[in-house]
Amino acid sequence: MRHTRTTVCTHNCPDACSIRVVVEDGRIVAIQGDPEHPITQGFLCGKVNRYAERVYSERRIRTPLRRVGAKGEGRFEPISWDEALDTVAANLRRVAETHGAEAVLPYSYSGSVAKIAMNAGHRFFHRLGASRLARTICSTQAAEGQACTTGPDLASDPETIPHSKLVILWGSNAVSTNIHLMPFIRQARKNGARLVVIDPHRNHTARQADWHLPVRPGTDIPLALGLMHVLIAEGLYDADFVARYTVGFEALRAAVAAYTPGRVAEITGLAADDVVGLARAYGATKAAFIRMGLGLTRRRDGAMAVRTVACLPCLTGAWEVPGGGFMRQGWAYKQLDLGWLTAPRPEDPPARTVNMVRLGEALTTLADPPVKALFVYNSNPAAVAPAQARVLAGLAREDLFVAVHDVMFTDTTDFADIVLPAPTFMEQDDLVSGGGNRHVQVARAAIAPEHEARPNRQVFAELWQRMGWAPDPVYTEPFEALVRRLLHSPWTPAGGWDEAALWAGRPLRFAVPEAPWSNGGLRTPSGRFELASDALAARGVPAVPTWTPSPEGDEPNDLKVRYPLQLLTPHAHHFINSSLVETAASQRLEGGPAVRLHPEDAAARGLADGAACRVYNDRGACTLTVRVTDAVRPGVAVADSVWWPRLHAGRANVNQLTSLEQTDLGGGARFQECLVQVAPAPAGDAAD
Ligand SMILES: Nc1nc2c(c(=O)[nH]1)N[C@H]1C(S)=C(S)[C@@H](COP(=O)(O)OP(=O)(O)OC[C@H]3O[C@@H](n4cnc5c(=O)[nH]c(N)nc54)[C@H](O)[C@@H]3O)O[C@H]1N2
Ligand SMILES: Nc1nc2c(c(=O)[nH]1)N[C@H]1C(S)=C(S)[C@@H](COP(=O)(O)OP(=O)(O)OC[C@H]3O[C@@H](n4cnc5c(=O)[nH]c(N)nc54)[C@H](O)[C@@H]3O)O[C@H]1N2
Ligand code: SF4
Ligand SMILES: [Mo]
Repeated sequence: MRHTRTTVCTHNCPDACSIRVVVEDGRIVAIQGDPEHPITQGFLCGKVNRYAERVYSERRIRTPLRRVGAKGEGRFEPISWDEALDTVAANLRRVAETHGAEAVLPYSYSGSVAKIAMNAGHRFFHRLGASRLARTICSTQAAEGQACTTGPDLASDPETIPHSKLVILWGSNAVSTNIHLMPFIRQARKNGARLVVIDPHRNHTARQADWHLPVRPGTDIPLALGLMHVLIAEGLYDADFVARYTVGFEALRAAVAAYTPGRVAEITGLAADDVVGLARAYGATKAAFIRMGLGLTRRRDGAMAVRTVACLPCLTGAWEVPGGGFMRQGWAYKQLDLGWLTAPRPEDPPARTVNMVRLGEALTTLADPPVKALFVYNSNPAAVAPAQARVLAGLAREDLFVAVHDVMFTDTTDFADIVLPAPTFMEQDDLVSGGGNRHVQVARAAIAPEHEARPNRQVFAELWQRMGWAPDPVYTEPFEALVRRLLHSPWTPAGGWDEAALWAGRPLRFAVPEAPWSNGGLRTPSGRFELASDALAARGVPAVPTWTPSPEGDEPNDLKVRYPLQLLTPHAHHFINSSLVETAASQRLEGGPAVRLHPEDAAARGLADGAACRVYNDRGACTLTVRVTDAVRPGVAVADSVWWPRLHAGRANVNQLTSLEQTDLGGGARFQECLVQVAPAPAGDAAD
């Protein structure tokens, strides 16, 4: 029997594609982008076009398993679901009784970003009184940086980009990470727009740009301050918009005064003429759209970087016109009633919070109580978390009970006491809204779960039962009722959601308020755009956009002498974080774990293209293959991520090198602020 189902991709990608899946006798035979979805527009990325390779992968976990080898070895024997869940429940109960429930730590993030799969565990762990996980590994710093400037999550509509005259992709490798933005940009260019890419790496996106500005890593704040300096000095801003809808202009004017084009050129490594040229191009039209990526936010001053760039459209009033404005995250993403799933109830035991970025510390040095049981789902911390040496040392602890629920055998499952099989998104129902657009859509399973896979919510429902707690609607309500609850949104369309379309799996559009700034409706303390923020000052952060050079950047200090290269580890074209790394095609297309070096930097170290090299700093080391290229500037190294540790010599990936310290606001990770040295690899080491 052959039929076509519509589902939605739930990988952590802003596009949230609607997908037509052709199924024959219960097996996927073809996968296509939904031609009727306004963002998907009939095409998918290469990774998901060949998704059958993941669904039917040899690396899939087929049954629940119990560890029989040493921790880290990955040797298991099959057990039943009942035995696996009984064992997990018994261990959580044992740890809670012996050490207190805070000795239990859930660890989850974005294997599925569908609303139910992503948030299904919170209720269970809150009720238990487990340590709460601050889910900060991706974008909390960016969210905070924007919130203090524009209010939370304000975003211009990417579907208006065809009206743009200037599109700036700022630290966003959209061709790889947000591919469905590109058709809108292509249309704008046909209408005469220019595409500017601001990125230290001439990546796939920069190669398509009309103008690529290879800024030094970590110098976006001075660049944006310089642009504002020129806009203000040359009167290229909208004084009326500023007067009506912003606060703090005079303070901002003072803050940008010192950022002359000449000084900005020195700091950023760009030409002064380019700084002036970009400011003039930006000031020449309101139809200038800034798509801000996350690359530049994964640094000590990540929130400040977002805040600073987000001030630009507040000076020119670009927010006001179609094709103008700013987008970091589409509005839809956060507008569902997720609190019902995620918020602790008043009767839940109080519990400490552990920042997920600091997992390496939580598992090795955290006390009162130490973590004694770890439940990992929707994440692969052995690959994606920083300070990897500490993460792996923690996972290897004999006294730590580890359960891992995943689709694939990964470096993390290698350390599990109990492994549980999860379905891919093709095998489960959920509700999805993407970070890059304004839609929400019901996703239906295209095929039945493979092997013995069970979805996250079912696993937590069964664990809940085993704890003997009174039934909770989070785990007992039918799917439809749950979806209806989550769809309670301030931006429900007038007249309610179109039920027929909803249940037919069609994308529905949020009724996003237009121009909320025009009536003081921004969700900032003043209701206006805050060029100066008293709320930030009260938190000890400068009220106006401010740059302080990073000690782990271009400053001539001791660290820089020992580790002169800035390592960036942005997201690989053919992976989604550490997902899809299991497919042979993705591995082949990525070509192995590698680091790009400028010819001068490679030559100075006696490294030829294709050589194995050792990349190291005080935190750790990893072996990569050298790719010599002028696509990076001297002093910058780029290693696309996140390859699994097991695919490197010594089972160590780039997160051996990254820090578990936090960003300025939001408790985010500093993945892209990472000084290293590179040397020829000791004989015998190969990169893969
Ligand atoms: N193919 C693919 N798509 C993905 C993902 C994936 O792994 N693979 N991951 C998804 C996830 S979880 C996320 S968060 C998004 C992230 O998607 P993006 O926002 O595009 O983030 P990154 O790829 O981390 O970095 C983007 C760019 O920032 C640049 N960059 C680094 N430091 C700086 C800096 O200091 N200044 C400037 N201007 N640029 C800098 C990098 O060189 C890189 O080209 O992508 C999502 N989509
Ligand atoms: N060096 C470096 N490290 C980084 C980054 C970087 O730029 N540089 N980026 C960071 C960013 S932005 C992010 S978002 C994180 C992402 O890191 P994670 O949130 O860990 O995301 P994934 O790597 O995709 O891994 C998720 C795991 O969940 C599994 N999974 C998928 N669907 C399900 C399901 O329905 N149920 C269960 N139980 N499991 C499922 C997948 O098979 C996969 O093994 O990585 C971070 N790590
Ligand atoms: S990974 Fe992104 S581009 Fe690819 S199918 Fe999923 S949502 Fe679409
Ligand atoms: Mo992310």
